[in-house]
Amino acid sequence: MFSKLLIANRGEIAVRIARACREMGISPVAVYSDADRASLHVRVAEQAVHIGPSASNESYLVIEKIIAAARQVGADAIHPGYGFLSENAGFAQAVEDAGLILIGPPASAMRLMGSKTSARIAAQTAGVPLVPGTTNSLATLQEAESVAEAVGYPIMLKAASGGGGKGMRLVRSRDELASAYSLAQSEAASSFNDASVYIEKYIDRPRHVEIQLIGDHHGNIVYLGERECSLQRRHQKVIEECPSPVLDEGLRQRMGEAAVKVARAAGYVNAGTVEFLLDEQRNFYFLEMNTRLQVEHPVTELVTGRDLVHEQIRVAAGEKLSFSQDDILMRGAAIECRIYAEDPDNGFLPSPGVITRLVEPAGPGVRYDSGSYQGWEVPIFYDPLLAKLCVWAETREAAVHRLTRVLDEYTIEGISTTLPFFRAIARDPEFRRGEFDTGFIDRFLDPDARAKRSNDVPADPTLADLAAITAVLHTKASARGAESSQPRSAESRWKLEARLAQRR
Ligand code: MV4
Repeated sequence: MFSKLLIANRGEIAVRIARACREMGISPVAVYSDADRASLHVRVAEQAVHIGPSASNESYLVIEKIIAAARQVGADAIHPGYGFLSENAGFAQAVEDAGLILIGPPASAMRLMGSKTSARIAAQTAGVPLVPGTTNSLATLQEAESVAEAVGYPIMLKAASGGGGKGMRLVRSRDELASAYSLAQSEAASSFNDASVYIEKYIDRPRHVEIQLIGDHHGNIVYLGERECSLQRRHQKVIEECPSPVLDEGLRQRMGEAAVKVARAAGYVNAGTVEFLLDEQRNFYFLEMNTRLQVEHPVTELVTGRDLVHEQIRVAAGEKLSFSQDDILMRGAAIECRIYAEDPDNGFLPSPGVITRLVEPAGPGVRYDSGSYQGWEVPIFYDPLLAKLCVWAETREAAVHRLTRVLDEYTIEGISTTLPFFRAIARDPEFRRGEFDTGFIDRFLDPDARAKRSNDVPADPTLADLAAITAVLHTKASARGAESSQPRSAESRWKLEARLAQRR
């Protein structure tokens, strides 16, 4: 087993990995940028290495700095967490070349799944159902036209090097295709340095259900049930649950076995997630594979009773998985809310600043993974995820009631957060019944837009978010101190309802 592990990440996930290290008798080492000098992940680590300026492309994203930090402290292994370098095959290769162990899959599996077209070929070869479409990039507009005709409109154009909703375009009819094709190509070229796009049939009102799996170096791969991830806003997940309210044991087994087949075809080792779209008839289609530990892994841990980070570290050290497929039993229901330093009343604008008061969630059935503390200043440089609040209970209904209670106790002051938004969702009748698809959040935020937007694919968030960050830097000083810059009459209906409900 390793004696020292470098955590190439920050925030709540770095804290979560450090906890696993402590539990396993491994010394956790943090890395930090200028903006993270006082961050929680640095405080909980045994040692910490400064790796440069605040901008992540000068610190957390610089492969040589991470490798040098590991060498400097004599770490045997590196855990990349999620985001940053976690799915970078070049990083995986560099870690290996430095004689260190990456807590993650082989570079070859990252490369294969990093290309959506080669991932589709792998899934198809493994006999797993795909969304109908092409497994090769389109060569010409003429090819796009004939494929689209054969598949049948509406279709989606997706970037071969994309993923997570980036570089996607919905095409409803033939007369939209030519312009969508050239737009998709130029978006793909500028975002991913690869202009190639492919076609998928458009699945209307899908659910996003993903299978967690983990493999060891001895040929064992086990799936640990599913996560329901349909509640997203602009391709960012906001609430995840385990199990999915729409899966039964039969479908779970078929999807789990399909996911394992994909992983085997990729020569997969360590923790990974296979994403599927589920149509309204509950047919499932392979979408993509994420070759990392995911943000929402705790809901799987709560329901299966397994520690995925412990298991990742064990298999990376060459040990066999500590369980077999038959050992995996699912009990109860877990729900996760991603608590962000964002203002839901202002288009989810980032809300950096000092947390002046914090009452952390606690009590029966609560798991709280946080990278923040009272008095800490949320930096503007990174994803503003403050914490993940998870609840577990024997049934989904009890978990929703527990979530409502915990959200009402949880208090964060000094910055705006997404807490009020979650308090409203937890009280929504459709959410309570588990009746939702990937369009739920948009309809929830803007019920009037239901008809006109229900099938729409939201725009790529990157540019809008950059503008939002710029805007908040300008407005922050003047807005500080006021509870809300908006008159109450201008507040959204859901916010008012949530406040009233909370008073009751
Ligand atoms: C789709 C789709 C419908 N049909 N593909 C968005 C994120 C990326 N992982 C795939 N996405 C979608 N792909 C086909 N062929 C609809 C979406 C989609 C979506 C998927 C999951 C969760 C939320 C979503 C919101 C809008 C669109």
